[in-house]
Amino acid sequence: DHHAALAANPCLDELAARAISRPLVTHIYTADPSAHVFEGRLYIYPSHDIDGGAPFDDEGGHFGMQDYHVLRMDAPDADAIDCGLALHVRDVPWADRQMWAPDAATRDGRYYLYFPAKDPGGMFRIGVAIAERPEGPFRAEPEPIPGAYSIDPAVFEDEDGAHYLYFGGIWGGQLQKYRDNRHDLSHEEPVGADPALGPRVARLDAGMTTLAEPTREVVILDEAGHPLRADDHARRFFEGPWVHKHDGRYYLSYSTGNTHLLCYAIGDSPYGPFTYGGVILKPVVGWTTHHSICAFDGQWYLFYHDALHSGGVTHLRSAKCTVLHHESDGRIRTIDPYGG
Ligand code: FUB
Repeated sequence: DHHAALAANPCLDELAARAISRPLVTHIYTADPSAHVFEGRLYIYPSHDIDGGAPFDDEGGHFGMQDYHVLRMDAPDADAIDCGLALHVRDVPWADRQMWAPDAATRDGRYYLYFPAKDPGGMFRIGVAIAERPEGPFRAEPEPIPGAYSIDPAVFEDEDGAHYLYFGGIWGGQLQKYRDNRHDLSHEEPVGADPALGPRVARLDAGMTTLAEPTREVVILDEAGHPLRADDHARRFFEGPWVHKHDGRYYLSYSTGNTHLLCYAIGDSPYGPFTYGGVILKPVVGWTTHHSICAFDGQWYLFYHDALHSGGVTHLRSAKCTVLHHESDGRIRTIDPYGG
């Protein structure tokens, strides 16, 4: 399918000319950018893409990342600085490989990096690592977070100071193997009119390293109030959950994976349910699409990635940033990444 996505974009030079934004950095490949304002500056926590030589497979084995670098920007239009190595898989006692999309949060002056990786048995777990500075270096907890699983952790801090951990991704992200927080290899992605799987959410404990409660499923509804159907691949959740709050409402955004869209849904609680709202970002060059949404100086920004800089190599991506608009009715304006 990644080859199909490339074939649909034969003229990369033309797309590059029309691209609405440039890579934040080009000396390394970065993806899945999770952006936050800490200490008045933008800190971006991306995956650090490398070509580890693993063959392409349906589980995403070619995404063989080994470490994290944090990027810092004084403002969205400023140059991004690579703050260097923040955490390496060799320093995570439980992790074996595939350091996928991370996120970060802060509480009481400490910084927490949340990250998925495969354990030696090939199961994705979600770990946490702690630092005194936003850029690290981070020291990993010896065990993964109990009760968390799959991939793509994202932490939302509500206005009352509570932090919520979201995670999940189907297919290579293994979420379809779980029901009610229990793993069973016989489970698959639901099909047809059955409800689609949602991401998971749980409030984090005040210590930020454990869940305060079992995770629950986040339900995404259609305009008629019904859960999105499993066969609604243009709208159903695939991976990359992110939550932001705008005008008192909660926005869940996510990737639809095999239909290559970033979508959003709106709700009145961090637990949902959320009602599908529309497309944030049309397909980018490369199979994956993954983002974050962050406000800086009263303006909202979308951080996303594409694979243009590598000539379309789907696991060598570059993080980017562009302005995101909420319309007066709360809808998010759709962005064409090559509409410039
Ligand atoms: O970067 C590795 C994986 O690809 C992420 O965890 C997914 O969201 C997708 O972007």
